[in-house]
Amino acid sequence: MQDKRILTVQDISCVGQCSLTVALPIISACGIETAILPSAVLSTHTGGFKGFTFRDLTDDIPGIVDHWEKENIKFDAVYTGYLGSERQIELVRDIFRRVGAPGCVKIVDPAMADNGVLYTGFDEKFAKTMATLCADADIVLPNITEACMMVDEPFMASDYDEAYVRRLMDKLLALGAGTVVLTGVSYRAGEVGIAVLAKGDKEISYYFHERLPKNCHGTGDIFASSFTGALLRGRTPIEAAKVAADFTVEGMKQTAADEAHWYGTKFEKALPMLVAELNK
Ligand code: PXL
Repeated sequence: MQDKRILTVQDISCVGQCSLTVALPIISACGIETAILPSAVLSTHTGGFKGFTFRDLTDDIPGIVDHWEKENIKFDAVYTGYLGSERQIELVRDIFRRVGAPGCVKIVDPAMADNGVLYTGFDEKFAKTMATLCADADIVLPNITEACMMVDEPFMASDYDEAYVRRLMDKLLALGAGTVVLTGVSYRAGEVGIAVLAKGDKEISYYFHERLPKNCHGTGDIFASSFTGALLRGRTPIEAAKVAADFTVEGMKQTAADEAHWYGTKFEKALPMLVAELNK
């Protein structure tokens, strides 16, 4: 069997344990050849550092994709994360079309918001354009904030019911996404988890785990990357969500002991566990 090859498109935050510095090691550790397309280079991520640099690489993307096309380089999956501009969203659509192998799995993490607010540098128009990319995806991985922004539902931090979650997921499916993997879902104190719903499914599938006392930066990227790795290793979406959630929680536990480590998640310490789980 020919091994799978994936392309992931997101920024390089040089310091900060997120985006490509997370996706590349995690998906590679899953045993998948991982090609990268950096959307931007930042000195750090934007979540708490002051005065970070930001080099937008939008203008480099068309030439890179032209070259791949000439070389007949194709990918079995394309996974997108943080994108630096609306034009990049359009370019990613083009990437799906031009360098996706037949049956290419398109995975979109609309990494742009959390806890009810957009990340620095994004606005509502960007969120609406991201919704059009999710419409083209086989699998979308939003958190509740991102889902709300894309389907015009009010954000609720807590005290919502299954009807609210179902509405968010149905609206994302109605946009055109094939499967919705919604993160940060919680109906009960002390637990949080993932909801998975594919087009045509009657019921939502869930995986819940303990809620840790402190959130860590970058967990969305760690979850999406390990989900993608597990999916390409043959797991179903709900199985991949479980593998990814357990891995993310282990990384958060490894981080909790180091109070000074505020900007990221020590996923590196949990990589052996991820690899062992996938080799079972
Ligand atoms: O983890 C998501 C992410 C990715 N890339 C950059 C970010 C963030 C979140 O803040 O700032 C540059």
